[in-house]
Amino acid sequence: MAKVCKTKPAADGFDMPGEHEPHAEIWMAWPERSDNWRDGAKPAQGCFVEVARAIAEVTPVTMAVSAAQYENARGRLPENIRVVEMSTNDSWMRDIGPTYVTNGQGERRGIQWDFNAWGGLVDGLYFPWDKDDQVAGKICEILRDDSYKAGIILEGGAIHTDGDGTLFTNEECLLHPSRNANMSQDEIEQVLKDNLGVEKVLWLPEGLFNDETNGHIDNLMHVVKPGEVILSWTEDTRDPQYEISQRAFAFLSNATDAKDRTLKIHKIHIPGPLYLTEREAAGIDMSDGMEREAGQRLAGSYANFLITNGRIIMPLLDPKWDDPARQVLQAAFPEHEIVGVAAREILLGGGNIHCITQQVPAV
Ligand code: KQY
Repeated sequence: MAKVCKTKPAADGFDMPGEHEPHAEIWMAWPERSDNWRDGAKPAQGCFVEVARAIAEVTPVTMAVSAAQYENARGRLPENIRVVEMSTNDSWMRDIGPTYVTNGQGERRGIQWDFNAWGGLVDGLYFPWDKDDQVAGKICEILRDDSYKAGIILEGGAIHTDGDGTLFTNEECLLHPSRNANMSQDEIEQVLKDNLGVEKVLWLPEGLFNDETNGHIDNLMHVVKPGEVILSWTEDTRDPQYEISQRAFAFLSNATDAKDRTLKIHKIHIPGPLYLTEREAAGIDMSDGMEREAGQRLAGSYANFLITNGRIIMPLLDPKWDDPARQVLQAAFPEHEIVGVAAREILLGGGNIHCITQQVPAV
């Protein structure tokens, strides 16, 4: 029986492994809401199938699907992908799935964060979000894994760890008044340490330009391994992203991690800039939370990739910048196979491949 522990992970000897460490499986959730995904989510569904297929060649994949979409998803997905019926409000598994911690003795446990659709009633993207909020607990039940309730509003895309004591996050997101307005930065940091078993939290100032999650760290940067990161970059001084990347670079260049290492930083140029087209905007239902207007700048980033069991699943977003991005990734991950998936349809929903996947570590 899976139980919800009343203790804290770090005190129990658990911490969060890095994404570069081995995975037992990856979870995803099937897209269908028509105020986020254009044309009834059909193009996005095709894209999710390709991401799942690329992952499933190296790591087992489970897709959570609503009852209404079960038959469609089962029919479109390859047989080696497990499809389970589960209610969600949308399909950002990184943010609604459990964040796993392990104890080095063959045990893993899930952390259930509180989820409020990236800002609740202040600036959240949809209401209600109750089904998304239940997903982490349901996955732990299905996998018969014990879990913890951290008691803080946080999404998985707002944190990156190196698995060696360091956590990367940013002030724009975690200190945003729409998350945990009653908590100080020190209190939030303590919750991160207690739950993720990290010793040092590196607080970058902000996330990628115009990111509707209040600047998730997983859209700005990624961790290669302890002591090495990938950072979204542009040389275009007229782009608002320029100053953001400069500040992040200055911060990371002057930082030391939990083991007192300075960081090697791989710069990866952003695609575009990319904008929502008239045709794309016309295919998205209007709603209160999400702004989807033609001409809007999209938060495109090559840092939003998944590392899984020797493979990098990277988004393909722009013929001009896809190859340079692939080269940066291959140089940073010389032993990994880099697999690109056309991912504009995921970007139209506000995130990318890292945001739609959540790993369960191997123990
Ligand atoms: O960046 C992520 N981890 C999720 C993006 C959510 C966008 C919702 N429309």
